[in-house]
Amino acid sequence: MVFMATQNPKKPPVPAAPPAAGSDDAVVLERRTQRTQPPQMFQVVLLNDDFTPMEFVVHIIQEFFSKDRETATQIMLKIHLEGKGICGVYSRDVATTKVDQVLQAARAAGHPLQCLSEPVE
Ligand code: TYC
Repeated sequence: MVFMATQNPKKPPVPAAPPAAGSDDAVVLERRTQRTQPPQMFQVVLLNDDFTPMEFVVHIIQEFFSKDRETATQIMLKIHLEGKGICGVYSRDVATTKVDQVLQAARAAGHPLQCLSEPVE
């Protein structure tokens, strides 16, 4: 069976003329380069106190921040002398986990050692 077209195909409507540059309804698209920011990093800080043994702090820094004994001792002494010191810099989740691990180990051993994380400037 053959079907005949009953109407001529319609031409597409002619688009409206774009608004003239400078007219009130002109749309200006700025070209912007998109830049992805690197994730915020967090430093894990140990605080000094008068009771936690130096040897325990050195052990903690070695254990949870993967420092050799020499480096761990230097960081511990800096904390002892200056009041606080950075043990490592991590993503938010890893930093939070490190803080939890240190506090748990300190409490389990009966030491008041304090640890926190803060955004890196
Ligand atoms: N000040 C402690 C002492 O003399 C040692 C110490 C160092 C404690 C670092 C905590 O984060 C610390 N035994």
